[in-house]
Amino acid sequence: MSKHATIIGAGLVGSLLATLLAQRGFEVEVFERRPDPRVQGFLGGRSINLALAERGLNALRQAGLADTVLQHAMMMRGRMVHPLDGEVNLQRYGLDDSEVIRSVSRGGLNILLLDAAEQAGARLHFDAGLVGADFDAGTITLAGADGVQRQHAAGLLLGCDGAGSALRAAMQQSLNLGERIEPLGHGYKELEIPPPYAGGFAFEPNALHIWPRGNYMCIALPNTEGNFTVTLFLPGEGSYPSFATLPDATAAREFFEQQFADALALMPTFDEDWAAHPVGQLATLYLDRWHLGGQALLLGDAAHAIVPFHGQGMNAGFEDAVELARLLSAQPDDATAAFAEFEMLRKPNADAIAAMSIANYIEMRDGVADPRYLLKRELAAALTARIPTHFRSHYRMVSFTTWPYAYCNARDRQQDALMGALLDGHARLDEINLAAAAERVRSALPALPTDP
Ligand code: FAD
Ligand code: E1W
Repeated sequence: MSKHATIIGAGLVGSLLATLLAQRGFEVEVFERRPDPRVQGFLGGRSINLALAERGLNALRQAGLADTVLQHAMMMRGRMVHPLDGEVNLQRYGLDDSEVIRSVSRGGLNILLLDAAEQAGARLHFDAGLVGADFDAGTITLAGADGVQRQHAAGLLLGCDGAGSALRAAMQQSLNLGERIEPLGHGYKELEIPPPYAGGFAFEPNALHIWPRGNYMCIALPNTEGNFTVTLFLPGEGSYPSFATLPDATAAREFFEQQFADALALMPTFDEDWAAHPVGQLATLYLDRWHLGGQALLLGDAAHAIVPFHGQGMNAGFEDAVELARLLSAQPDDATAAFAEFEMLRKPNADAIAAMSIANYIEMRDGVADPRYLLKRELAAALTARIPTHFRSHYRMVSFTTWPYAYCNARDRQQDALMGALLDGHARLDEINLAAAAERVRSALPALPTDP
């Protein structure tokens, strides 16, 4: 008898998990609140993109989808920094082109994953939003777009229904999950830079563009169609500039003229985009528990929504899906044990990437200009070149390895403390004996893992 899995949410994580479980012989059905994006076109038809790093790519490889996704992705070699005054400059993410991240279309990736899930044998149901669950009876209540409700017998309930998870709310009725939501206090708005009339791209296409401005910033990711999706991150309330102090497109345009003039000049639909696109809210979600016995489990954003400043939310959710598929197929008759082990293995990593993502906002917004930070980056580059077996930057561990996030965070703290001690009382790198510094780090820390 094959095991029956009922996945709630056919977003990025739900559709990948459906594929992985169906490929492992599970009987999989998926319920998604929204209509099928392959029929109706993706919500709003806007091209929103996401950064895919090694963890996400590795998960797609396991599903046999990595090559197809890469064909529809834009390589990003580094961050292209646009200072308020001064030259635009590219800061490479990795050592060479084997260490790059990719910009992929959220809608395009979701469609590809839905097709893969169906091909693997999963049954997908759209316009079917979860509104309640009876865990003892093993039934769920679903509502169609018309609001009509129906009951359905459920298998293992796997909640991939995102940050506002309805399955999480239903689980809370039976068990206190220890939910805590920490709003960042900053929101975001998505804007667009279209391709130039003559074709090509308005800016360097193989980079993630950043406009750091202290308490706020803009970023832009390239799309294969030649356009860029621009995202402004800004405080929601408080003194100028905040979303509250930019009531309309005219006020926003004046703000952009002062702060992001080069980008604004390339945004012909700025006023319409500003008026039409809502301000998104950003928060971190922490739970003490992710599962209800062997009946229901949360994963992806439903379990651990994070702020987007490391570009790791989807990557982390994809890692979840791989780990859960492995644990469930290893012990298909003991879901309680599989769920408990999943929580034990993944929770420390979710907490680590949550912390690193908040820290990266601060670093992105203002760190780029801070002399102390620049000096540390110089030292980090020197140590990377001298002792690659013992020193690896925080960014390269998170983005280009599948080492557990908790390991990356702990290692970064050790490295950072050592660099702080080495730089103490110094203002320039040439004051430091690099050979001695490298030897000190090498003897203080165990070697890094050798696997990628
Ligand atoms: P979602 O993608 O939210 O999918 C949830 C699905 O469940 C949706 O299809 C929804 O319709 C459905 N659903 C909701 N409620 C119900 C219900 N009651 N019943 C049935 N279905 C339901 N991550 C990265 O890795 N890289 C990035 O560059 C990146 N950039 C980001 C930028 C921004 C501005 C934001 C906000 C996030 C970013 N992320 C990024 C994070 C990423 O978007 C999420 O981590 C990822 O989408 C989580 O996938 P998920 O499947 O868990 O949830
Ligand atoms: C990435 C939304 C988003 C997505 C990202 C990143 C950032 C800033 C943001 C982190 C980064 C790719 N980052 N970029 N440069 N330094 N850190 O690497 O995904 Cl805001």
